[in-house]
Amino acid sequence: MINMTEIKLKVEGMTCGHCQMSVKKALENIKGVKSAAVDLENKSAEVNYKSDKVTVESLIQAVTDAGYKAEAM
Ligand SMILES: [Cu+2]
Repeated sequence: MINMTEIKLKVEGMTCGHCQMSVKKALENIKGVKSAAVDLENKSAEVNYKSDKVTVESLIQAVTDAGYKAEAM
């Protein structure tokens, strides 16, 4: 019924745990995002979201607005 999708993003610019939390919060603040697991060492983020409510572009934009750089892997 609900279309959950998972995507992995490459995230550039994170240097510490604070950055990691900022990216996580930015992603999870988007309506329709269920969870975001951000990996500081691998510079990546796995995002679970409703595919009918959220676009990949909006995920990338949220990370950009938080001050980092993201792209789909
Ligand atoms: Cu930091």
